[in-house]
Amino acid sequence: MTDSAGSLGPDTELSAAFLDRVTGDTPFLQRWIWERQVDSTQRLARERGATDGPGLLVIADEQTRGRGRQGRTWFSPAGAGLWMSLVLAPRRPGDAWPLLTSLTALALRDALDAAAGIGCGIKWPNDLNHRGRKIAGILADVGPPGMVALGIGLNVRQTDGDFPAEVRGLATSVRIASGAVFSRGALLDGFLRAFGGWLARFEAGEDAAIIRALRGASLLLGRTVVVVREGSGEEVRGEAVGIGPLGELVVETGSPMRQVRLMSGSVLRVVPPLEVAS
Ligand code: BT5
Repeated sequence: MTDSAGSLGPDTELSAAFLDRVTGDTPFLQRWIWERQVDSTQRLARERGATDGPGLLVIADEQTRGRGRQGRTWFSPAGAGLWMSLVLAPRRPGDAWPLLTSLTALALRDALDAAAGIGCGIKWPNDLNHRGRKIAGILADVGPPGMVALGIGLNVRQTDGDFPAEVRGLATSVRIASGAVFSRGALLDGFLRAFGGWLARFEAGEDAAIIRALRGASLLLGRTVVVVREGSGEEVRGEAVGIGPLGELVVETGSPMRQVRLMSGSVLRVVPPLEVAS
C-alpha cells in the first residue's frame, strides 16, 4: 500500500496504518490516497485511475466541490462523513455495470446495520434513506476506459444544525439516526467488507440474489412515484412494481396500463411518503 498523496494528521482516525490494514485485507484494492482537502474524490480518483489503473481508494476529510448527479452539489464538510471513491475494473462486461450502484447501496446498508444498528432502505436509484431522510448518496461514473469510479458520500457525524438549509430536514447522519458518534474508520472497514461480498457475487454472475436483496431493501416498491427521467426530463407517474435485472425501476403507468423501465432518474414524489416506511 502506498500513501501516495496527502498527509495524515494525528487528529484523524483514518491513519496511514489503518488504511494500509483495511485495504490490505481487501482483494479489490491495491492502493489508497488520503487527502485532507480535495475538490472531489471522484475527480481525483478518475484522474489517478487513468494513470495508475484500477484498485484504488481515494478518501478525503473534506471536499470543496463534492458533486452529486447531474452537476448537483454534495455537501462534504471536514471530518463529518466518509467522502470516498473506488476505481475498479469489475470482471463483467460493461453492460452489467449499471448494477454496481445498487451493489454499493446494498453494501452501505449492510455496513450501517452491522456497525451501527441502523436499518436503512434504498431509495432508487442511488440513495440510502433512514426514516425518509438521506443518509448516503452514490455516484457511479464509467471511465477511465475499462474502469468504473464509484463515489460514496455517507454522513457520519453531523447534527441537524450542521446541514445547510437546502437539505436540513431532508438529510440525516449516522449520529442522528443512532444517537451515537461512530468512527469513520469502523464504518469504512464495515463497508469495504460488505462491498467485497456483493462484488464477488456480482462477478460470479449471481444477479438474481442481488435483485432479490434490492427488492427487499427498496423503499419505492408498492408506492406511487413521480420520477423525472434523466436526459429527456419527462415525468413518469405510476406505481413502482418491480426492480429489473439491471437494477432499473419498473413503474406501471397510464391508461391503458403499461410498464415503463427506468434506468435512471430523480424521484420527485413518493406516496405514501417514505417517513411511513423505515
Ligand atoms: C448523490 O447525488 O446522491 C451522489 C452523491 C455522491 C457523493 C460522493 S462523496 C465522494 C464522491 N466525490 C464526489 O464528488 N461525489 C461523490 P444526487 O442523487 O444527485 O443527490 C444530490 C442531492 O442530495 C443534492 O442536490 C442535495 O439535495 C442532497 N445533498 C447534498 N449533500 C447532501 C448530504 N451531505 N447529505 C444528504 N443529502 C445531500
